[in-house]
Amino acid sequence: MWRWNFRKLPPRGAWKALFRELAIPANCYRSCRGCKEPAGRLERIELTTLAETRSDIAAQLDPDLRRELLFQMKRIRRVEEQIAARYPEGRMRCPTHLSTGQEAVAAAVGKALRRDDLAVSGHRAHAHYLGKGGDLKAMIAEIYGKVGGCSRGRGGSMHLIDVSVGFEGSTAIVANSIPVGVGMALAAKLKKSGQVSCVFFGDGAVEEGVFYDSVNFAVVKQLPVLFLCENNLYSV
Ligand SMILES: Cc1ncc(C[n+]2csc(CCOP(=O)(O)OP(=O)(O)O)c2C)c(N)n1
Ligand SMILES: [Mg+2]
Repeated sequence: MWRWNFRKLPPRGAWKALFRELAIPANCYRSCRGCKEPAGRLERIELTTLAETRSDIAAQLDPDLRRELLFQMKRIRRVEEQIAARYPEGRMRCPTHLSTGQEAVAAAVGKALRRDDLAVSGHRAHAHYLGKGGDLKAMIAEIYGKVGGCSRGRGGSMHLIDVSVGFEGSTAIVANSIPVGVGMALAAKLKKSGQVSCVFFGDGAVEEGVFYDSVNFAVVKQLPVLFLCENNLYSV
């Protein structure tokens, strides 16, 4: 199989080969409009990832923690499957971006962070919000543009916020939330609050200059910030 290399353009057919290898239909990963794939096939990937590919790591985890992480991953998957299934009804008031296959990141990081730690994210934020402890009903209400939504129905899927659990917001401008997260880390350091600021971003964000400014500043100031890049090999 073609080994992904960002310096070279992938040959024709490489995308298809990647999806075939992952046993995911090409329209499944990135579709805003819904995944028609039966859950069983996708679940196998999830379980394979946890139990076989990373068996070395999984074996070291406490069984209760493993169950908790798997529950969180499945919860995120189910929620997003429902969003995808209902999106064509046309009642959701915003575009949505799903994180099918990336649930483990949000589940594990959400578990590792303290409730009062801080997090910001980008356009693909459902999982991060839920992993950090955001209110599910408020998220769904937000996507439907309801006033009871976590951003009062004004932000939609890409602008989730729940300060009660330290989820300080998400924005759709690629890399935009990175300096915000670094600023929060600076505030935490100045206040000596002991909080960590987690910045979720995609691999596409490292093409933005502000990413380098932010990392440089964080290193110079020795800030308590976790830069979490989810490299899903896509930036479109
Ligand atoms: C500054 C900026 N440029 C372009 C876009 C259009 N855009 C939306 S999502 C996206 C790709 C982002 O890729 P990545 O950060 O890897 O996140 P992923 O979608 O893979 O989760 C782009 C270019 C944008 N929202 N903001
Ligand atoms: Mg990406």
